Amino acid sequence: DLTAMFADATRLEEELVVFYQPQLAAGETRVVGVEALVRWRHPERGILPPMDFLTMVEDNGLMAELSFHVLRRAVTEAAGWSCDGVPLRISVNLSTSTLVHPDLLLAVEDALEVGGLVPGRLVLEVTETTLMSDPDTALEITRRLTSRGVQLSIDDYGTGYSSLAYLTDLPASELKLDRAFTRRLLAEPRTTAIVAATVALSHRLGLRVVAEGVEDADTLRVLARLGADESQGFLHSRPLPPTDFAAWLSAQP
Ligand code: G
Ligand code: G
Ligand code: MN
Ligand code: NA
Repeated sequence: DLTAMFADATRLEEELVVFYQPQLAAGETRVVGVEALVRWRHPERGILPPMDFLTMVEDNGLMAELSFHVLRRAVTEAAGWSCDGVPLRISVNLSTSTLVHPDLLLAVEDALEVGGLVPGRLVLEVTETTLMSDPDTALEITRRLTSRGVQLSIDDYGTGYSSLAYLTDLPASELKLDRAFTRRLLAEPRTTAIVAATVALSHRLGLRVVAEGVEDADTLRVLARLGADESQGFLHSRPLPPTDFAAWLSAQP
């Protein structure tokens, strides 16, 4: 079923869709970016989250194809979005197999051209685990990408076993603090200390910090006080289809 969908360009366009979740400047109502999150609009089973099909995509060797489709689609759909006249950044997730794919740079160039996007507005999210699985290769590839002008984000930071010091060689401009920290922030003083230290070190290294999984206003207040730059989570909005996201965006104060 999955391989049949990938083999049919029309089905791919109709079924492999992208949802968008906003990122806001911490403590403000200003929207600064969107994360593109893939969904399978299954003809019988409805909208499926990545958890239900990404492993199958990977096992069938179709991950790069999925990523290139999402990249192109997200850049095309989101290129026109702005807040207070400032165009939004567009963040796209890259798996390990996509990061090392020989056609990645070409796919990025193609998406930028098709969408008419300034390279600096595209953010490629790569997890800490992917970056650390082969650090030398990751360094080489991410340097090539960022020299083209796109941004690198370290996703799910804190779930792997790397030290931030080890990640400093990477040409990243953003760090996404894993939602495990966000979730525990109000209940655990130790987590407050870890987040405060991570934010401080990130800033010294020139990285902006995006907190993931922000679900309540109290947590957001603490994150802003600790210096997190931006927040993403259900508090602001769930991931939405493009038309719903555009409506949400225009309804922002
Ligand atoms: O979308 P959800 O909201 O359920 O996302 C679950 C996971 O799937 C996240 O860890 C996210 O990074 C991953 N994911 C979502 N979209 C993509 C995509 O386009 N490519 C890759 N490689 N992972 C994605
Ligand atoms: O790539 P990444 O793992 O960061 O993908 C973001 C994931 O987090 C998606 O699965 C998205 O649906 C989910 N998510 C986004 N906001 C929230 C939130 O506020 N709470 C929780 N529990 N999950 C969230
Ligand atoms: Mn992500
Ligand atoms: Na993440």
